[in-house]
Amino acid sequence: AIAQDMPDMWTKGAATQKEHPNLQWFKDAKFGLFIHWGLYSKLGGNWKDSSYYGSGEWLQYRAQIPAAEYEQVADSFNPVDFDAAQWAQTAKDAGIGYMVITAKHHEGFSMYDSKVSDFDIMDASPYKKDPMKALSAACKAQGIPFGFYYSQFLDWHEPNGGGNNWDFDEKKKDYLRYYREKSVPQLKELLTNYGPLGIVWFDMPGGLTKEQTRQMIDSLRTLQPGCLFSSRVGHDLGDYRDFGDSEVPPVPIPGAWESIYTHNDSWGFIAHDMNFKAPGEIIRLLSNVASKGGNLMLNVGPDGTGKWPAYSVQYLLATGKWLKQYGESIYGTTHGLIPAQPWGVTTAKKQRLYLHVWTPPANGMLRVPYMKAKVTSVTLLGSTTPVKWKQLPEELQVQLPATLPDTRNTVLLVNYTGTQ
Ligand code: FHN
Repeated sequence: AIAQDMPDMWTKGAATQKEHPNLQWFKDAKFGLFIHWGLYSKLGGNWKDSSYYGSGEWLQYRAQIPAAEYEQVADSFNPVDFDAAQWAQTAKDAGIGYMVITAKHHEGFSMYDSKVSDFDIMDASPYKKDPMKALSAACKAQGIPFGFYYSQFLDWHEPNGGGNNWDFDEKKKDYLRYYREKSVPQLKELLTNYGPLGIVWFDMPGGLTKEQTRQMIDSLRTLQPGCLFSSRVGHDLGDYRDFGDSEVPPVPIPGAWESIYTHNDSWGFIAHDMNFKAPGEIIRLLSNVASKGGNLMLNVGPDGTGKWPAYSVQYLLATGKWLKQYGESIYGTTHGLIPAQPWGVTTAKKQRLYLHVWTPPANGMLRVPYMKAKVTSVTLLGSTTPVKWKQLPEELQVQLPATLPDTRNTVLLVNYTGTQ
């Protein structure tokens, strides 16, 4: 029997089975880079005389383009500006701790050399190279854990793929055949041909019962037991939890989990979207997610030539500069030890509490309630500027240095003894 229900992939937690032994690097990494790159990147949200805003990677669906017509986009997909070393270097300089890129999205086009489907970059495009081979090697050279996003059920190119409702008869579909003939064989290619993977980021589960999903996981695990599987593999069988798109939990959540956001308003490149999150917004998003105990994976959508949007490069590098000074308050931390405050949030590590000052009080006096442990020092992270502070019962008061040019997005380090 085929499960007709699309398992609720948004709010279900990570696996209920025993914890994966390889989660620590993920929990410590804190800041990931998501990349959505496919044929849709060349279209940039435009099709014939229509222009679509947002979700550039859903253009085929939104414009209801039949597979036979859409696949012709591959004939001119030739990302001559793609430079794997430059992508990996920019990620490194941005302070990125892992990278996940779309191997195959819902359009069904494989952005890698697949022997399972000739609707791939090697056979169907003039590019005739495997960018994923180059990118996995470039990330390895930079020490950045690398992984693939894979749309395991939605496939608008295949008659048995899930998610069509304009091109193939839904009632005639054999989802298990799709998994047997494309999904699982391609996942095995990715887990075999690109070196050790940090993550396989499953998306949009469907068409399988919990038992069938478990069987798929068990067979994939044999290829790379150390690789983490995202919770959108479905049925609570992932190794860590992904929240919904652009969703951050309001309170600290235990275990390994991830919030995912676009940098602008679309996962896939759209030419007419200039609404990019500025560095301050990225930094606050990152520190907010870290203050709840999770990772932020921020998405970049390169265009059809293989170039990142200029604002993505500029703003990610600015974020990397901030992380050079304040990174210890993000990497390897756990959730904050006091609730979010009007001035910002906290993260923690051993006997250290980091105060992320987003909105400094007008009088420069930071009041830190619930501070019970004995404070031994308060400093500006990465600076020798002296900081005046005073500890009252259950409250720490810190006078932000008036000499600071801009106290927004500064981080204070509070050392303490005992338990908070
Ligand atoms: O439909 C996809 C969407 O295109 C994008 O890949 C996001 C990323 O989390 N996942 C699905 C919608 O949540």
